[in-house]
Amino acid sequence: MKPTHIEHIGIAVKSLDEAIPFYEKVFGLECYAVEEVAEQKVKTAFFKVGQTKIELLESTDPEGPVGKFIEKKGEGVHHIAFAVKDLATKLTAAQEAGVQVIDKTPRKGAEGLNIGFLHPKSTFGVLTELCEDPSK
Ligand code: CMX
Repeated sequence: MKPTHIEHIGIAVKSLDEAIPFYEKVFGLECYAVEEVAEQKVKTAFFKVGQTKIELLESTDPEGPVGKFIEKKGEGVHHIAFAVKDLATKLTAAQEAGVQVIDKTPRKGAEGLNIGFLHPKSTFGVLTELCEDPSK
């Protein structure tokens, strides 16, 4: 299962229009992509910090995962994403280890990456995403 690195940290925000300028002005980071992931009911904005990214998440639907999260817990860290090699095998291994897996097989996430989520009830309260590491 060992991840190669932290691919990104997902942060739920109420408004990308407010959060993007904050990350740009205060941290001097460049927002290099804004993308709507309709299936997940979110609009995302990405910043690079070394090899890791910050993914800001604005909900497009109060019933979506980020909409429900903000309603319950407010803005804040929503998930951590590890890059792994051979994602399909890693998702199977997680299930075999007794981890509750949200995505049993890889699916397409933001930036066209293959991803799969592990349930926060199985991971000490942290929603955890595994992303395919495409590097050789
Ligand atoms: N981190 C930690 N706990 C979370 C959580 C999160 N991000 N989201 C929900 N929970 C907790 C809730 O607090 C709740 O806990 P309690 O039972 O103790 O109150 C429990 O999980 C159930 O929460 P819920 O609001 O009823 O939500 P659902 O069960 O309908 O869904 C989850 C929860 C994690 C299965 C769902 O949000 C999911 O499938 N997430 C994966 C997909 C996703 O998050 N997509 C958005 C990001 C997409 C992207 O990065 O591009």
